[in-house]
Amino acid sequence: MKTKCSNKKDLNVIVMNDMCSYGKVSLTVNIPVLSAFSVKVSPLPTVLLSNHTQFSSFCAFDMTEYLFPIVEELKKRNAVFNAFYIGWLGKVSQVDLAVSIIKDFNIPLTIVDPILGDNEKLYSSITDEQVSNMKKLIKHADIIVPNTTEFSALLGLPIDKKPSIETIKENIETLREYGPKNIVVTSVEEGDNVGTLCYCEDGSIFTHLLPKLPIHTPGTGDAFGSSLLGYLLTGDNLETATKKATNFLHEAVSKVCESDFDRSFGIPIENYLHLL
Ligand code: PXL
Repeated sequence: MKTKCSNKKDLNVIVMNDMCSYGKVSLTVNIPVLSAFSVKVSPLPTVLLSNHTQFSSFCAFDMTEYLFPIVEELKKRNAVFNAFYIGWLGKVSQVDLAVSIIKDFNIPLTIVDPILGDNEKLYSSITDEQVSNMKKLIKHADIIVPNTTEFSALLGLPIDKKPSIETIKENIETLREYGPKNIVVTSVEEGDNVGTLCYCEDGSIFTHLLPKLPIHTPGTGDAFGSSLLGYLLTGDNLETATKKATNFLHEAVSKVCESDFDRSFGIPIENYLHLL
């Protein structure tokens, strides 16, 4: 896995993710976090939404037909990308588009956040087709960053019960056989602690756990994946980057706990970029 880049000023990441007008998730989190690492972001919005899907209603518009000509233009620009970050996908042909982007732009590092659900539930709009699209896509990933709900959904395990560290360790090799080289599972819990479990491509596993926090707020997975990528691109190895991204999220979420910010909106990430 080639991650380190010598010229920090020239870091470019292409990001396929949805764009919500209201509520802090996906692209509106990816862009500020990666920008804080001086990484330029080329966004490819997969779906435009009024707001994230944890509000009581939303409208959503699939962007698939526009993405194909946009990518053709990027080829004419001879765009060079150090990494590819993929999150929420729309129609199934977006998987084919993502796979062709990896090949056509010769991208050395692909990270997939298989956004499907959280807190032991799939998001309200997620269909079985989207779960199988993600299974197809992760085959091409260098790193995937599922939370425990997404880990279970990808493996067909019951999602209404959080898997223990033991269960994750028992099943992680099966997920590895789907194709992703490295797997960083977030929202892993053990006793009063929460954090990440990382399966590295050499077969080693480590966990990084910190005291549990009493709230859940949307957008934390997006902030974790983006900061992990930022640390990797600016020189950290996977172990250090995972620990730093876990610490960053833990600190940011503890600050959300202390504030009277509306948690259903999503993580007010701009307030915490100085913690990176
Ligand atoms: O943060 C994950 C996410 C991304 N995109 C949309 C969402 C959510 C979580 O609710 O609804 C549209």
